[in-house]
Amino acid sequence: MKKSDVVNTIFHNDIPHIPQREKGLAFAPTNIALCKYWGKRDTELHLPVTSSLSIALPDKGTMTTLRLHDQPIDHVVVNDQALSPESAFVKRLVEFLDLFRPEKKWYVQIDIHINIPIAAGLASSASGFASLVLALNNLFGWELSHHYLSILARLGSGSAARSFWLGFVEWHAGVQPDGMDSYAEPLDIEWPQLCVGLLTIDASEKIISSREAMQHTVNSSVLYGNWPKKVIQDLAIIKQALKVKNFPLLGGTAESNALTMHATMLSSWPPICYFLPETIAAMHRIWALRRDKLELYFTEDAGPNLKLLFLKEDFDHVSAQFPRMEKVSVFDS
Ligand code: 2P0
Repeated sequence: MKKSDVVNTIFHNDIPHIPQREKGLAFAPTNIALCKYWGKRDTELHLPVTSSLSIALPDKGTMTTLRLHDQPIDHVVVNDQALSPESAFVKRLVEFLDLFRPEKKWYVQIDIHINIPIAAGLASSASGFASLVLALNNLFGWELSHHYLSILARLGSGSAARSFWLGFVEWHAGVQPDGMDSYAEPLDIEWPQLCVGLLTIDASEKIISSREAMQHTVNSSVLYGNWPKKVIQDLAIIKQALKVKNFPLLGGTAESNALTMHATMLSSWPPICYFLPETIAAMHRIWALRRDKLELYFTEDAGPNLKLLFLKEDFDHVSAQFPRMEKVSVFDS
């Protein structure tokens, strides 16, 4: 099954190509997984081995503006800087756009504004592909529901499936070969006291992409066989913790899930280690503070930066310990 087959299924072999407005414009938030997606059952369609669960960061993400133009090439501008058509990023975008224009009937000027570091483990591709799909939906008047947009964005980047909603979002792994049952949906739960803090240790672009790291782990980690079992357990516990608002249970399970994901990477060969010395130092400080009864937990994605999890009442205490931490809004934007 190819990506184009999925697109044709959704559009019934008739992909709209006439713009309905002068420009397509959309913002999508980034999302941080509390129960991680790490490993694909289908690398073409980005179908995951397991389900995953995330929280959106409403003020962090990507704004994409699309305008059709006459030149037979797409122009991509990121944060006011024009990118070379030869760059890997532009090629990835063009390949994705080609799914929706099999006859190459249109080309676009793409203006991307992103307010998080790119490719530093802060889910920039998640908000990027979700906002691109929303902007296409807007420009061509697709009028697709978020359910189908989630499936389409997944074809660009797996975690983008989760970037269409605020709050907590679950991405169902699904079992079908065509992935029509692998989409995300929001959970009907709010938790205004929950806080996320970004502890940026190094914002530079990672050496190994999450896509490459994920596949390398699946192929070579001796621990990977245990990962799906761990996710099934953690996902159930996290959903229960959200339901009853048990913060230590949520924080502890999310932290353990992230560390187990990193353990699978460390046990692959050659090993992948996203930790920097400062990442590990920060973990030890968090564990010491927990021993002193501060309810503070972390999660970490494919990069050296930590996302701290704590309750609003502990904000002053946490920020005194981590003055460089940026508190990001979760439910109170
Ligand atoms: C996640 N990550 O659940 C996990 C945790 C990183 C660590 O999803 O190959 O950019 O495009 O599907 O979505 C990052 O991987 O990978 C990711 P592709 P993606 O957020």
